[in-house]
Amino acid sequence: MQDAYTPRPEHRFTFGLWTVGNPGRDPFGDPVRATLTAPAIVELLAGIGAHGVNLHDEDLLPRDADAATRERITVDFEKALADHGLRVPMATTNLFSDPVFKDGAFTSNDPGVRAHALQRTMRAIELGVRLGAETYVFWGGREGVESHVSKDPLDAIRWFRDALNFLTHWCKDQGYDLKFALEAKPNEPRGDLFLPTTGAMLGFIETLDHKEMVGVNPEVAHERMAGLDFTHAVAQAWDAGKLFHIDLNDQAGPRYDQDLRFGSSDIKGAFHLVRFLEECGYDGPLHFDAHAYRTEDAAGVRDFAIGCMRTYRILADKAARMRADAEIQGILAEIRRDDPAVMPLLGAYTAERAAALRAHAFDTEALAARGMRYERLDQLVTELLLGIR
Ligand code: DIG
Ligand code: MN
Ligand code: MN
Repeated sequence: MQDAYTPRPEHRFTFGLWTVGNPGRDPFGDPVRATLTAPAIVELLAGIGAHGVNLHDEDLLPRDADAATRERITVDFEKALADHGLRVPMATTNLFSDPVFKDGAFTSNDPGVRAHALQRTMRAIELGVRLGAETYVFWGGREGVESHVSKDPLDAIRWFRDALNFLTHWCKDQGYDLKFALEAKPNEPRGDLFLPTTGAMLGFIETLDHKEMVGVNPEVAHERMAGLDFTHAVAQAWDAGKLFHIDLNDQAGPRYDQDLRFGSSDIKGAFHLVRFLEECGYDGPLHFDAHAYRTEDAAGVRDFAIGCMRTYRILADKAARMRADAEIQGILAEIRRDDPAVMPLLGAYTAERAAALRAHAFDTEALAARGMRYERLDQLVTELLLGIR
């Protein structure tokens, strides 16, 4: 079906190899789908209008592959990318599957593991750079604890900072023009993960040697797992100039990480996110870090990927309709109207402004009595989303 919402490469939609390649394994069940090769995934994504494909090192290269095998697989992947016109905007390292990282990678208590994690990441960065990645994601899936006595959180933060400082300095020495994007998650697969939210990551970035190279990769499901509003997390990242990448999916509130099809659980939350991204000017990849239900076959996986992209396109159209809706815009203008009597009191500090503010007589009863018309506004937006405006 081709319509106004059909995804096209210019829409910047990307998927990880691990998303449409997810075989449906979960902690309580075996795989339900055949494993797809990387070239087959490239062909699938190109066929549905995606812009690019992302990867962990181990999504492409088996951990124990010898150099010749690694090279052959990489060349085959590069050929598939060229044949189908797909890019690799983002790469990352799998520092969470290998048993060696069972107690963390950069924050393992074992210095040998911490050093090996650096080596593993350096090799994976070289692969990402070869494939043309512009953004390198760090998701610390094992950087956490179950037993809080086992690890000093100050050690963990310091070790994580040491690793990122080392890697940013190394990338600069290699002449790699990469941006690092830190991805937060509150828990799972560890009982508690360090730096659990996008906000925590933003504060941490400010402590790094090359903080200008480092931003965030917020994920819908991960902020929602912490009971937080995702668009507000994204807005703070954007305000800080640190929204370097984004992981789109959906999540039905605080529970295990569901990585659902975009918009499939909280359509209103997805709408406000799309409206924000479209209106703030974010022009980076729109990456779906999600996977199909375990109930699905290969056709269902394709339905999942198309659904992610179509829902984004439809919600972007709804956001445009909201901007053009005179009644909604009229209420917004009324809500945000300036008050000439108090505008001079607001703004950057000056001694004159402080004196005027101290002396001003406020009619707090009148201010308190004002009706804000949010019910009407929110109902209009709801009706727009339900398709009757
Ligand atoms: C999980 O949400 C993480 C891993 O899939 C990967 O490291 C990162 C990249 O989007 N997201
Ligand atoms: Mn997730
Ligand atoms: Mn993610």
